[in-house]
Amino acid sequence: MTAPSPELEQQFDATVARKDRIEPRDWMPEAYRKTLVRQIAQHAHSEIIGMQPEGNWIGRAPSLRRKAILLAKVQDEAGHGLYLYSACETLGVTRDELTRMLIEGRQKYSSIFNYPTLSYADVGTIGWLVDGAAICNQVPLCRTSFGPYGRAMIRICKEESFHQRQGFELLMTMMRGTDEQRAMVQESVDRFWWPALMMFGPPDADSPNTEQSMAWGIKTHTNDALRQKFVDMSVPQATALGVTLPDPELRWNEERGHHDFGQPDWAEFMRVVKGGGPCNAQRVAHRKRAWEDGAWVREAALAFAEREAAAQQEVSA
Ligand code: BYC
Repeated sequence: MTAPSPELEQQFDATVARKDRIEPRDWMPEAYRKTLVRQIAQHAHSEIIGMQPEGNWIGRAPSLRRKAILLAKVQDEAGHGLYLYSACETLGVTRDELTRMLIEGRQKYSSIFNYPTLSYADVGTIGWLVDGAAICNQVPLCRTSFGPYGRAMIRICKEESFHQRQGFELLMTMMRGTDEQRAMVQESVDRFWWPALMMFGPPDADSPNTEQSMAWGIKTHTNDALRQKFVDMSVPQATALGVTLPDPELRWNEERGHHDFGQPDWAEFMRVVKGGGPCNAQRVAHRKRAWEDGAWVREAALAFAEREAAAQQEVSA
């Protein structure tokens, strides 16, 4: 590959420094492109794999209203995956390649979706805590330096806010119900709190990508800064719900103006990221099966598009 001209490099650096957008047609360093493909693909895969834990409850929703809400939410996640795959395709990689990398274990997806959903309260907890963490992480990404990613995030964030509120509303309804329902909510929050904190990635000191990604304007906040924001946001919400967050070290620190909190089990995080979580094998196997079963649909759509294009050509000839 030939070396880029210094003008192109300067133009790129100046665009990033001005906090303007880099667009797909612009020159960009190969390492910047690779980092974006890694992060956006991981994000897209998370949205698609993230349909599984909640999808698990669609057939067992407690009422028609809850079923309609859950169906719509899971469908939204599929849409998010599609926006993100499209953003990734502008970087010269196809959705086929990305899916192959996911099912062959060469790309990651968020650790959170490797935990099982054991009760209907988990649907509410995922909305409240998992979508809540996603919003904290993703609102800053609306101003990320790569145009297609930032624009996809704007729409996704609007929908995620709605998802978070539906989760909170579901939990609030259960908290106003029976003792048994309240116990279900608490048990669910106890299981999801620490994995939700892990969604922000390893502590800054152990995050190999943060420094460079911040210099490029891909990330605008560090993992620890966003984790803190999430904890500060969640504590009053937990109080309003009447649930206890399972962290004995959690308390308000007047001096810092933030909550102090305990550390998640980072050894568990590493295990889950490396494929050893409770549901990793099941999630990837399910994705692989769905991809293979859907091959005929993709082939039919492609054949139809080709036939339409040929017919158009005949008309205009
Ligand atoms: N899980 O240097 P670091 C959703 C990896 S979907 C797995 O800090 P970076 C939703 C990381 O990839 C939510 N892996 O990395 C959907 C890296 O490994 P590689 C998805 C993780 O990229 C349905 C290594 O650890 N959100 O909300 O600077 C229903 C070192 O980390 C995780 C996004 O994807 C993890 N939790 O920062 C409901 C947001 N954390 O790739 C809800 C976009 C770290 O070098 N992504 N790793 O092999 C990001 O903001 C960043 O990629 C991260 C990590 C903050 C996650």
